[in-house]
Amino acid sequence: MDYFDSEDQSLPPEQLRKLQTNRLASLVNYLYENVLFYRNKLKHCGVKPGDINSLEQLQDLPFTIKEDFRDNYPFGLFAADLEDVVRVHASSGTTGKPTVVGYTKQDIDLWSRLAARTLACGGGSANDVVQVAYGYGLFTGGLGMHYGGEKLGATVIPISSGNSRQQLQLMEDFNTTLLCCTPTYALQLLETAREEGIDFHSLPLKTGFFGAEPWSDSMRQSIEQRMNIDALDIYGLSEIIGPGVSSECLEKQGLHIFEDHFYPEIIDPVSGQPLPEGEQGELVITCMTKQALPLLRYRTRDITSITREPCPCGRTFARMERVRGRTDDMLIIRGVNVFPSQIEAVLLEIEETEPHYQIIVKREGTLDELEIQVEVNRKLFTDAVKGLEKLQQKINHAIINTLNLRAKITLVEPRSLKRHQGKSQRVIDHRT
Ligand code: DLL
Repeated sequence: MDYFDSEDQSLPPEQLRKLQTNRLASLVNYLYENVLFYRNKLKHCGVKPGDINSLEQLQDLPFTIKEDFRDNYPFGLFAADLEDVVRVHASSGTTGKPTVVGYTKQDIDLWSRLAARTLACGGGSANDVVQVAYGYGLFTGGLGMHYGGEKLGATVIPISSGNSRQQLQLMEDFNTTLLCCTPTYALQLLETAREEGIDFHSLPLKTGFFGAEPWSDSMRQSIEQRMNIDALDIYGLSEIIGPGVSSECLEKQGLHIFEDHFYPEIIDPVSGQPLPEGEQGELVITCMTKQALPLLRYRTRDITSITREPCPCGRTFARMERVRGRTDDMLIIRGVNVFPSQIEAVLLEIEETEPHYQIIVKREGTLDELEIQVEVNRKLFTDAVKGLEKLQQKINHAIINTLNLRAKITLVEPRSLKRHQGKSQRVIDHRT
């Protein structure tokens, strides 16, 4: 099949491995020569330029972690001179300084290609109109998908996030076919459309490219049905490049990792040891071809698994399953491990609720308390109290059955929980 960059994405496995091995070897030489931080680390592991000739040797190389960015703030990990860096982005850390990333002209070109691949994974081409409703600015979502759209030759609407009424109006007037935003923002657009009496079934929108935060397959089904589109999961992180690290194709059977540039591994997050194919663990990425900020074995903290089973779409790249959460957003409640996305999946199965919820965790005495606030759909809210009580019990049972955890379920009015235009904040943990 012929689509943007199709040749690179359908390399036979042996050729891909050879390319990766060569790129890994060059990367190690490049890092040794250009980044003091890595030279010290490599020396410590006894690795010199020229030592790498197989992918298996990767396991002996050191990891890079988020704290390394903080310790080398702002530009200490850059491998290129600032003179050659044409752009920086940053993501806010949970504590203190933001994580700063840089791009040379060549890096921007690579990023644009990878974001264009992402759009092409959903059938995008030069004939499309792309509405980029990710935030523009230091966040990589907006500009990343923007350059991808242009690289593809499509028509880009750089509207950024927010202003939902205008989003819908332009969607109608400019015949938007591809929509890029967070899944939470897609929900908000649906809500505004309902208020404005706009029916997505009458719009030419075909595909949504939703990412930057965890979401569930049930949420996908709900959005697809109500927007009358294919909703694809797209993944990336600033440290690696931004959006354009991996993307679902229309088969929707996991996200193809663009592994000619980003070599993936799955490790046990506790021991750091590599895990076999198919097992769930922390995703580690080696960024082999960037100039300004190539990274060795970056620990993403995102939990997923990888398969190399062939995909009917013909892309030969490995696929990762939907990220269910991060090692650092897994909640431990009364000893039970819970990802917020698991709670979401339960709630979305219950048709009387809206896909807007908030998870609150507190400690009462020595015991953890989990409260789930969820919006009830309009019709039920006007019904008798008895109906609400029954619904509360139904949700409680579903949570106990799936997560083996008792929660306090609070039903709230439609539209009463806070809305987010970018990444949502589903969890408030008062214990930390
Ligand atoms: O969120 C880049 C991006 C923009 C990806 C637009 C997709 C679309 P950061 O702000 O650095 O970069 O946040 C990266 O967000 O480590 C994951 O924890 C989470 N994340 C990103 N995409 C997904 C996804 C951008 N599809 C962090 N599913 C990552 C789950 C995701 N989590």
